[in-house]
Amino acid sequence: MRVIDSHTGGEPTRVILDGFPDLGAGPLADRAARLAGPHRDAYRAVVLEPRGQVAMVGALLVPPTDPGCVTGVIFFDVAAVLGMCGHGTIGVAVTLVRLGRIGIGRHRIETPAGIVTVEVHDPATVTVTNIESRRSAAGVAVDVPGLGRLTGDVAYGGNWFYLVEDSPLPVEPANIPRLTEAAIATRSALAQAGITGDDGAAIDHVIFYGPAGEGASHGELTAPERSQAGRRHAELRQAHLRQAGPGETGSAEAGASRGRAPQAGTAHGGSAQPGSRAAAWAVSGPAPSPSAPGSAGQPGMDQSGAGRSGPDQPGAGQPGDGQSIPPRMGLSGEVPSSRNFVLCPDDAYDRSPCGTGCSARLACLAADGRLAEGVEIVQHSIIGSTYRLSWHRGGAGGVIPSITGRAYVMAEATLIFDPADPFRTGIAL
Ligand code: PYC
Repeated sequence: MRVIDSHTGGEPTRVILDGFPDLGAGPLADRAARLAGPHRDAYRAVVLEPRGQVAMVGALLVPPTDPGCVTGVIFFDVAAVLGMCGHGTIGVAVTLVRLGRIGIGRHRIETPAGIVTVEVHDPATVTVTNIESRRSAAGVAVDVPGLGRLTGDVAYGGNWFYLVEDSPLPVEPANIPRLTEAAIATRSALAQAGITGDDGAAIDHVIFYGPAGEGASHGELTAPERSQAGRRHAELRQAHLRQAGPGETGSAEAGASRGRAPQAGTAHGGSAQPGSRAAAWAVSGPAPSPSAPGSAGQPGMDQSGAGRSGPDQPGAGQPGDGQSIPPRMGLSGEVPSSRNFVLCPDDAYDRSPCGTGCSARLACLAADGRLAEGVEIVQHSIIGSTYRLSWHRGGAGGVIPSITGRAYVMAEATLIFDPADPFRTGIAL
């Protein structure tokens, strides 16, 4: 099996060029189901140790059904076949550039979740325009043994995510083992409580957010930018807590009314509940429109789509002034730059900021009226790599995310599966 390994912001991708069993024809979702079934051992052998490594995502290139696509691709980790993968798509794009199959410019790639576009800016830098992403439920409370009650949003960005704005632990590299345990416990508690994505889809990714303060990034931000982002996050966090009231400051009853049914205000039809985070941020205007995330007139949005005022500009609301949410809260957008910790289905944490997780996050920010259409923000990963993110309105009430990141090719190899090797299918304990 011929493969090319790359990493995107530290997260590895192994692209399989040839040598994998044929999955047949038909829609990519059907081929992905065949990969998950009869070919499970074969795909796991590619990413499991000793051939693979922890956190590795495989990307099997397959013929697309749409002739306008440069390739089809099915992503997987050791635990699951994925609907989409943002860092993996960036890895696939730089791999195709290295192979001379694509050049600078825009190209379409087919995935089981739909067709995505990659814009190759240079041999390492790629913008992915993802499939339409959406929040399905806001302010969903879940009791997690050892952690207490957490509240988060359920959203889809090509995979299903539970996104917790107020991380139960500081989102810092030193806490990675504890964050991993906490996220696994959260994912189990969600499953036990019957909290799912649409149509009962399992939520197999969990994200905790914290400030991207001093020392958070080894990416594109300068030290002064990082300190500014950290200070801003702290200020805004305080403002958020003041405005939220007891419903958001640790009261066990606060989440109870929203309960375990993920229905309490959705990107499509629900409205913010009093005391919910959406309500807390949306102090100066109506709840986000179900059909128009980030539509003009929402808090944090200007009326025209241009000329937003911000804290630097006259007349802008200030954090905690009780009047309005400052339209430009962050370094480069309307929310502070944050650092995330993302748990993947294989129980490994994403070294990158997670493209599909960022897409889910954009859907939540848009639905809450916290980030205007087209405005760019920076998302830091737990190891300090960064993506630049923005969104545009989708056709079905969600958002079309753009994710810009960098990937680097690390190896070109031929994988050998020796029948005499007792661990040829990998170490799976
Ligand atoms: O970047 O979307 C992503 C991703 C999903 C799982 C690991 N990375």
